[in-house]
Amino acid sequence: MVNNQTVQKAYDLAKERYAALGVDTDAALKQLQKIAISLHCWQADDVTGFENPDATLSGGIQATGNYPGKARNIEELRADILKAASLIPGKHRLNLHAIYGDFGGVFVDRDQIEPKHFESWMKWAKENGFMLDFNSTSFSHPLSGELTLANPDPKIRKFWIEHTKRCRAIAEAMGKYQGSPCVMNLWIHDGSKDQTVNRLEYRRLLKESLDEIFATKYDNMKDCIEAKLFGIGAESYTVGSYDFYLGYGAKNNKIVTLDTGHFHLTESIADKISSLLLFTPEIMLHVSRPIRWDSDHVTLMNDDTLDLAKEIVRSGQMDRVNIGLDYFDASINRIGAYVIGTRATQKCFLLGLLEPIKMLRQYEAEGKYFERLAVLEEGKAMPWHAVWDMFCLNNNVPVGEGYIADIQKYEVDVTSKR
Ligand code: RNT
Ligand code: ZN
Repeated sequence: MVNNQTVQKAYDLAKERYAALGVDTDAALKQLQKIAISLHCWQADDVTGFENPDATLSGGIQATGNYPGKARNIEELRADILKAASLIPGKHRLNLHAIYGDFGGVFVDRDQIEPKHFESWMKWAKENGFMLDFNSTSFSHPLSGELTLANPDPKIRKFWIEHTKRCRAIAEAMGKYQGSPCVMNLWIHDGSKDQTVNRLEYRRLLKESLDEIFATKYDNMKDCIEAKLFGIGAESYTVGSYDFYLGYGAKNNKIVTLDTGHFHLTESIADKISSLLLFTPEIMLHVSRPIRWDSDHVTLMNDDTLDLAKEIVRSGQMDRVNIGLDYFDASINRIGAYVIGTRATQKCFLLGLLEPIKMLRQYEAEGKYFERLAVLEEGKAMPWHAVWDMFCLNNNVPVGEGYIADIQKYEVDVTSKR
């Protein structure tokens, strides 16, 4: 266990060191406190949901591994989220998928869901200090197939349009209830394994479906559209590609969701931030970690996440960026996966907040590129961890690796008994 006084002492030294560069660590801590991360409910149960506990995951996504202790019902999932949140500094959000409704043991099809199926979530969230976000679910359903909102069969397309409309109404009810907008993400898996000779037609159908879905205006929810490069079994073509949604979002004032696993592996997602901020209302992030492909590994403090967070802080428009996580690792302790990924994301934002941006910009303006590079490079070895530890201490959560023991205990007492 780290001693509180040691944390304080280290913080005081770090504060002095940063002050010399013109960075106010107290201000950075205040800013970090305001950053809410939307925890994705689906890490707790490998994207199973409560619609049908025997459902197999489809739609080109996969949770690999069979670590014991996955949440099997709503109570277990809620308990796990609370456990994870107790080890994460700050106040956060919870991102629900439509298949996680409180259906009371009855099968409710996707074109029948209503706000009442999420009432207990709304109450629970309020009681436990979470704001809710929401997602429509196109996958793991008999009508999922290869195409949903872009399906040429009007019956199937209608079913998914109805589902997505209902999801927006549910998100609106959530936003109203919590007195703050609910961010609703729309991702569909539509695509094809092999070459298609109808690229335009499916995209035209998707555009039409979206126009119909978005026809109702709401005040308490925000619409996001999530693009993707490819999925398993949909390697050749994805209807909702980045170009498609970027165009749709820019034209129709919709938020584009950037999932960090949904691009070519060498593509910089960080570089997209400044462009989106100029042409779309806000940004939604699905922070993930792709390894060789969209593998949804637990988010880490790596260069990709750091670059992304720094770009957001540098833009000065944090309030226009919604941050959510999106990974599902079934091979390790799932609560641990939440804690590592959320804390890693927060650390990346902290590093962004600790950048001596004034100094860097001045060097840049003066053409002093060696100096700019030197400060960026030395920044990596600045005592940011002392500021992070202070943040954890201030928020009454374990400092450093202290959370490992808590998670191990929860595993012994709770998840291993499932
Ligand atoms: C899939 C998308 C999507 C899902 C969640 C479960 O590739 O990233 O966001 O992961 O909706
Ligand atoms: Zn995603």
